Amino acid sequence: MFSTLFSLFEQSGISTEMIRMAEKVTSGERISIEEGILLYREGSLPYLAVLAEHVRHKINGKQVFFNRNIHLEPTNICINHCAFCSYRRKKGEEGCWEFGIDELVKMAADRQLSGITEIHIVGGVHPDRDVHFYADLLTGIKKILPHVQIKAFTAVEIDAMCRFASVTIKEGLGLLKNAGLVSMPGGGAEIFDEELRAKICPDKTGSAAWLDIHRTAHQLGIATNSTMLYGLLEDYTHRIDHLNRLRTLQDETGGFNAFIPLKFKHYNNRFSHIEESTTVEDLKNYAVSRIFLDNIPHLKAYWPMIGKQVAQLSLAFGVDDLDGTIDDTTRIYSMAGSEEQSPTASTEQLAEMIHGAGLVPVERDTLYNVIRRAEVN
Ligand code: V47
Ligand code: SF4
Repeated sequence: MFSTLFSLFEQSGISTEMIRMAEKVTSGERISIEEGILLYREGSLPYLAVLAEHVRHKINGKQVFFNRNIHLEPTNICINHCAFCSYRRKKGEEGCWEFGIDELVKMAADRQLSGITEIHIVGGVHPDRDVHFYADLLTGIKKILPHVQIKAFTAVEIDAMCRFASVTIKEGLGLLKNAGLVSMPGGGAEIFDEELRAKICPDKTGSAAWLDIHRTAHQLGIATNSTMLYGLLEDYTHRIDHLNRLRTLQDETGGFNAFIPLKFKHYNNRFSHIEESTTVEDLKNYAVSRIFLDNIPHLKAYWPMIGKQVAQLSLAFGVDDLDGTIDDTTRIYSMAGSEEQSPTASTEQLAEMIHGAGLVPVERDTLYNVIRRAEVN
């Protein structure tokens, strides 16, 4: 089947390297760093779509996942100064917030009847909140909602909250796991290249430390996600270097559930003068990520960031996860200018988006256990 398809590409003048790469991917061989860069530089959208669809299908069949979740954002007060961030505020500055444990537990309890299976917690690095504070928060939530799974805290938050309590990362993650943490989101990875990182987020946890915190989480049995911030100063070699560092850690631990490309949004931050990436570039990035990261099972399109239309389109470029219902509980991307200013999706809407792309909607929990699968026609 693929030989027929790729002979069509051959007739349209595709290079021999691209044909060779298609053979490699379809026979399950891993592509190299140089080939990854070539995919970004030379891969046409239809070529990338076919290869990414092959990898997606091999791992996930026709299934596309979503879940019922809300976000809790305890605070946007942050000691860091990432130049791309539209969200952080200084303590006391207009627009800052810092909810206490009781308030946050109440926010979670208020959604008790909505059928959520996941609470995603992420926020700024607050100078006065350590790992004991956050462990108490998780304990409080689990008391009221024992069946809900908690995915919480980027490696950057974990790094700081453990330092503030003078405990090691392993001890801190152990405390959080005992309090109910089952998974960590993938934020804070940004771009691993050290020179670029110094320009866009100079005071943030470094790349090696980010990877090490995820390694420790995996060793403790905490699943994690991974991300890459793209569309901001980097070139394709930086992107492949980033993906390669994730692929290498995944070979070692197998602990990443999903990879989520995060498109730079430019509203109201220090890089507002930089144009946002085009939809073609976004789709290309999903496809190359799917092809290169042959060992991370899920590729997520986070619809509050790219919008529902592009998220649906991304299902033809290797994506197999649309994240969740959200219920208007996150501000990170609305404050950075996303068209989704009050992000909310019903399960019917998410299932319809997936059906519409010719795939099978599957409701999952945080750890990708199947909750409900639609009948295949
Ligand atoms: O680390 C902040 C990014 C991340 C901007 O694991 C920005 O399921 C683009 O990690 N433009 C936090 N990106 C969000 C995050 C996340 C989101 C969805 C799902 C999951 C998951 C994780 O947001 C930060 C940073 O990389 N970010 N500002 C911006 N202007
Ligand atoms: Fe703080 Fe996160 Fe914003 Fe960086 S991206 S300034 S760590 S809230």
